[in-house]
Amino acid sequence: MPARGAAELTVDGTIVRAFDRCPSTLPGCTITRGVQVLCLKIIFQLKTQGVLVTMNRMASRWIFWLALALAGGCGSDSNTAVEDEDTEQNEDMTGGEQPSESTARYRLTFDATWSETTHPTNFPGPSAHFSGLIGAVHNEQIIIWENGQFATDGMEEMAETGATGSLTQELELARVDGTVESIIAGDGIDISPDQVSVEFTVSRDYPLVTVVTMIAPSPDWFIGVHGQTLLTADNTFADSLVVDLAAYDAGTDDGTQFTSANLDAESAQPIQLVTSDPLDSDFEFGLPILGQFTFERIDP
Ligand SMILES: [Ca+2]
Ligand SMILES: [Ca+2]
Repeated sequence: MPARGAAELTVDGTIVRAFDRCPSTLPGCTITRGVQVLCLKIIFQLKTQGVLVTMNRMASRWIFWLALALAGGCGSDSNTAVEDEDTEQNEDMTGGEQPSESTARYRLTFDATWSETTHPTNFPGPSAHFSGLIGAVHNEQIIIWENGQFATDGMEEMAETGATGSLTQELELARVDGTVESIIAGDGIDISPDQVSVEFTVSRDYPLVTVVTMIAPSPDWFIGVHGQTLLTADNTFADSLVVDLAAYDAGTDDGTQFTSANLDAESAQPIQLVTSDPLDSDFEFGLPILGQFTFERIDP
């Protein structure tokens, strides 16, 4: 079933989802499922026609308002589909029981293992590093990045330069929207291999974590997690969790090697695991991994 408030549409057998693209809440307005689906259809059409290449918050807002206008504004037949969905989802997630803890504090340790031993082909030498960790604690209504989706402007900047200003702005807007609870910002790795840690708190309403860092130098390659839940199947907060980190290509620069000169992608591609010519790098579907994220619960 779709996540809470998410709009979802099946096109040629493929499920298209847009949690953050088509808002499900607006103060003083009931957004019907019809508006969400219409918004999704417009985005899908614009993307498949090649009219919309890079989806950013500004574009998504315009499309949302267009969908809302086309549907005749805020719903007066309020509290229909979306609210029903909320109720179902809550029941699904809790199994009828609320866990005792409402928050949990975690330490995320990034263990960077990238070295000439793990990735010998065109290894960039002592300049191999990772940019500052950046991400957020959030709910199911936002996808900050995902395999197969187009990178936001903030993700593009992070993946190409390691700078986190634009992505932080996007996350800050999402925080105002209520889909992000807090922003996670940590140090990077000056020389790989090495380790770095950052701490944050998740809650029952915001149990998901997205964190990324640029593989540097690289054209537009990054590693990270997205929408990683820290709730276990029995709906308690996990004690610890280890995630292998494969290389992703943000689809926004066409360089093929770690030290390729900037080559802005003429038409952006969706985010995908890095697979390259064996002469360019060792990556095949993002492997070998470049390290691991270990999430450890640190409150009692
Ligand atoms: Ca690329
Ligand atoms: Ca670019």
